[in-house]
Amino acid sequence: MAITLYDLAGADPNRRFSPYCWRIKLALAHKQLDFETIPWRYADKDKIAFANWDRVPVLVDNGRPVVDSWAIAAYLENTYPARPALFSGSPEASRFFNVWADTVLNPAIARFVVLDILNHLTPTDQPYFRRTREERLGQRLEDVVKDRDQRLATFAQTLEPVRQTVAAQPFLGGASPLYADYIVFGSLMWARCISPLRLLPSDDALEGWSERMLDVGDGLGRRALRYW
Ligand SMILES: N[C@@H](CCC(=O)N[C@@H](CS)C(=O)NCC(=O)O)C(=O)O
Repeated sequence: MAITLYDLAGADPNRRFSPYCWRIKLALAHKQLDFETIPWRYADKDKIAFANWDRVPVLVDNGRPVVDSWAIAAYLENTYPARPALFSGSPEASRFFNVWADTVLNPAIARFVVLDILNHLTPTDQPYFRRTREERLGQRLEDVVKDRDQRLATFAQTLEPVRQTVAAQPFLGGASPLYADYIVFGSLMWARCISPLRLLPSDDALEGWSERMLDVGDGLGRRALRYW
């Protein structure tokens, strides 16, 4: 297979939950490119050392490694211009979505799901994950999630710009999905694949868009091992 993607996995190799890897799986499906994923654990740093990187996603296209989801998306757009476009215009025009998801959306979701992530990891990954995340968050993971039910309404409010956009048009990208949709939906797939806690009620106005996003790539998200 020409394209392989190192994709974060839990103890169950089918549990694929990284928001950044979801962005790229959806982008590859959008480009109609065949790809194979390799389940990767936090302890597998040596397996991606060839790419000079210590995180996933790592994409390998015909032997060439490309790292960091934003750079991978731009690489796919530039390398496969004849395939369906991921961006309307230059990738830079969509950078805001990437920065917003990385700095607002993902940190908010982390505070709901971080203990669920721990509980799905291999016994080898668990101590590393707990130590690094507790250092980052400055609290025990149990304390981070303690009040999560009370935070759901505030979280729903965070998504209001997305909600109002997809009330006016089918996708963030307009009539059809673009990479901006994959960025935002990738974050939600992170939660959907790792946590039984529904972050949004089933009657949320985002539901129509979510259903359309689950259909991308012949139901790539729909087929994933997920809770909701
Ligand atoms: N900016 C990077 C972030 C990638 C990232 O942080 N990936 C996480 C998994 S979701 C990871 O591999 N972490 C490794 C670790 O914490 O040791 C991207 O967009 O690809």
